[in-house]
Amino acid sequence: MKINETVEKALNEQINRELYSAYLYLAMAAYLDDLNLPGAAHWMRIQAQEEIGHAMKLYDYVVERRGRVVLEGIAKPPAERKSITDVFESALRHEEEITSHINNLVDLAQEEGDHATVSMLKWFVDEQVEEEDSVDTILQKLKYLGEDGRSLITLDRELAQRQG
Ligand code: OFO
Repeated sequence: MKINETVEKALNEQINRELYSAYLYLAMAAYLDDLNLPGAAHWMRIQAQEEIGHAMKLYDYVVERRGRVVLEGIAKPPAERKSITDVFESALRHEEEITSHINNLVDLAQEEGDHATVSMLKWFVDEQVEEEDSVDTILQKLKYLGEDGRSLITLDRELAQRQG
């Protein structure tokens, strides 16, 4: 069944949010590169790629349901941050916000009786649990280890291991 306009519009908005997420994480990567933390920057670059993957998953779904993808402008992400801890705290807040949007989308699809969209969104519901958890794990390490040079070098090496 062709996707209805209300759900189509909401999915297009989510595509924009996912692309903004990629842009946001790339800006965080640039800040971390500037701090000479290449491992943490690498982690954020991979995160940015994942976000493009999320956007494309929604894009492909809209096309598959004979809807129309309409791309809007992407907002400018903040360039300045206070510290690496501030970066990961902002990332966690952002992911919590995205989780709320995904939950709202599920509610909307349910209200519209769009079972296919509810089913597709299950993947995003699960993914958001992982997204929040992976950022929170890094944040806990940062809080535990602190931001002295030695701790940051250790953490940076660990973050450099992230696979795409
Ligand atoms: Fe797409 O999960 Fe993060 O934003």
